[in-house]
Amino acid sequence: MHALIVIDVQNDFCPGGALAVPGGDEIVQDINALMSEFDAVVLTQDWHPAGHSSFASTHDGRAPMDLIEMPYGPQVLWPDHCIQASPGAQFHMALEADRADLILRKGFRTEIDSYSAFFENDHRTPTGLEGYLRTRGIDRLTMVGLALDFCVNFSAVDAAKLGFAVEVREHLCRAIDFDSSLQAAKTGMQQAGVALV
Ligand code: VGL
Ligand code: ZN
Repeated sequence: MHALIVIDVQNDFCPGGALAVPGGDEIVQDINALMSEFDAVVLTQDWHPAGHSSFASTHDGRAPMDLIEMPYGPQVLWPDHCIQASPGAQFHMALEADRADLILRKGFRTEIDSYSAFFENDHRTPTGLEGYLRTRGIDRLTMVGLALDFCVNFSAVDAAKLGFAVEVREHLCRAIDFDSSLQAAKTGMQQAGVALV
């Protein structure tokens, strides 16, 4: 069984949003068109409480894109984004979200971020997605969405480590690409056995 995992296609990651990924809206129609080819469609939704620890505004004297040390390791600080129930946290309005079997929310704990759809940024706390996929008999994953160098990357690497066969459709992703994050992400995905197609 083969699932399509659509990562964080939300208003705040699209042009005009709080953490806009260049061209983030360009992939939406082609993602919709892909949905019917899969046994299951899962959407992820970045879903932060106000005052989340990944927001630069939460830390005195810090600016977006600063790197800080958290108890669970290094953390990039972001502009406030994807605040629970805000317009920016909603899916892009053209995304056919009603076709999802599951919507997996992540990043909802104040004290820890979650780039990956499988584990929070301590790389230990599960989101539950692995169990959902396995109990449905899903062993192959195709991933698309935003951002290629953060949430798609961490989700794909974790999935490959968990033993899923993982493919990332690069043309159906867009990247933030700061501080060579895109190149590092591609290398990391390839080393983990993710197929970049
Ligand atoms: C993401 C940064 C912060 C992503 C989410 O979806 O790639 N990036 N939160
Ligand atoms: Zn986030």
